[in-house]
Amino acid sequence: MESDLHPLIYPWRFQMKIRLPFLVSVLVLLAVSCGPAQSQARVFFVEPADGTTVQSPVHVVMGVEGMQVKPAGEIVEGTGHHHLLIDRGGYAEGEAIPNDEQNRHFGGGQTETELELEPGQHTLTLQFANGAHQSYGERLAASITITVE
Ligand SMILES: [Cu+2]
Repeated sequence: MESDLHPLIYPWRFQMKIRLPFLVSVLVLLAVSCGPAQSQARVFFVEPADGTTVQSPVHVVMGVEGMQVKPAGEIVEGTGHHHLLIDRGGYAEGEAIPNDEQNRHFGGGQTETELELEPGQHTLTLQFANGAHQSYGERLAASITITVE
């Protein structure tokens, strides 16, 4: 009797042997891609809120997730510092951010500042960059528009 059943059971077992490692690798890939990978890191304005009307000096709070804030100096993967760009967009990945009135560096690792702005509408862009002030590009940039009274 046993030998009669065997051909029926065998194909099923054989399939499971192939499928199991495949399923395991799919699950491992899913777990890795859902982890706190750098590709999911982001920057954002905690304050002020997009579209709001504020008074100068503007209290700005800079947020980042999935990356660590570290003072400028050496380039360390997964770390960097904030830059506040006034009335201009972000920098392409790898581009060095100039240091002037329009491009403020927070190389000390600061996450807050008081910003003097002329009355009117302004675009503020938060740009994260590495220890050598080289931009992390669009994936680590965020812009808001505010009106200063
Ligand atoms: Cu910088």
